[in-house]
Amino acid sequence: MRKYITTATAAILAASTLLAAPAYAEFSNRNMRVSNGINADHPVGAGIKAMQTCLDEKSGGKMKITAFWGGALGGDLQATQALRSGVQEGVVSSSSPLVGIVPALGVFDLPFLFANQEEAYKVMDGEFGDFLNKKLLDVGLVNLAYWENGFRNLSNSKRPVTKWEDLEGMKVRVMQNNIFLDTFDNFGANATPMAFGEVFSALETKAIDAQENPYVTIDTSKFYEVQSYVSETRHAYTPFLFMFSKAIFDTYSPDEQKALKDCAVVGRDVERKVITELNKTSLQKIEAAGVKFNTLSPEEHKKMLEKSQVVYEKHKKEIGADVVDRVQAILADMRK
Ligand code: TF8
Repeated sequence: MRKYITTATAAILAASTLLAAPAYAEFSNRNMRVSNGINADHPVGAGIKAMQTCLDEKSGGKMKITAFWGGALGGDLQATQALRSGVQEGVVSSSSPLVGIVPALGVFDLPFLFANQEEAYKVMDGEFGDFLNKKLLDVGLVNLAYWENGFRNLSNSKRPVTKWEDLEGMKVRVMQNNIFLDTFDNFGANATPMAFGEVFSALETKAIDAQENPYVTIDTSKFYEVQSYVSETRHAYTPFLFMFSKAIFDTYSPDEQKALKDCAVVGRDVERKVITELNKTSLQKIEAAGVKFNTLSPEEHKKMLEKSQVVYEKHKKEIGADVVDRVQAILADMRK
């Protein structure tokens, strides 16, 4: 009996020591390269700073992000492939150029899917976001968090766009993505897929007339310098994904993995806050540069949405009918 008690006590002691053990966390020196197509003054810059401060606290200064800007490490797609092959740690990319890797991400390209930021945040930060994250994991990508790129608006050098008919014949740069291609072709435009890094000079040389991106991007990538009109079309909300190479992530300790995930969420919240504020000042800056601004009347906006339904039908199958139905059910529920 006595022996039994001793053994039991020893076992309890051992167990409690084990439970107390994680007080010391395991961190190694990590240098993490994160590439961005946009420039450092985009709100993603503020988000990454906040993420770094968080990582400094958690890792005692051991985990360091080195951010690259303006596509210095290649475009979104190229950088994402580098993550998959384990030669680069991170990338902040739009979902849209990645549909060739994960077709389900095309759901975010569907025109006018989200009505406002709240809807987008709830969908991405909730179970639907997790559902897509599992698909990303299957192809070697850990999505740490969904950051904001934002609602996309059209700029051009030809004329004010107040209705979809105004797009007739306009050469619009679209992301390398068939849903965007069809959306603009369906409006009568001449959609031209192009990597982001080529957009400025293509606008400058008038190889293309128009592009579409959130105001902060039109501002920080200086598109306003080579455009004359901007229309608040809000035709799509494409998120940023802050992705990490699964091959590299798997070599990190659980503490490091957790710090990365937690701090990416801290950065996300800062980035979303800054982008919401900057969206207003960016538009002011664009207008101050002489770019003529217009909104769309609710009627014309509605017509654009209705006109776009064919795009939903055409692409539902390749995105995955279950994926489209799932997000629409969530949105319908939220709009009740
Ligand atoms: C696009 C996207 C880009 C972003 C950026 C390169 O138009 O919206 O602005 O993916 O990170 O290509």
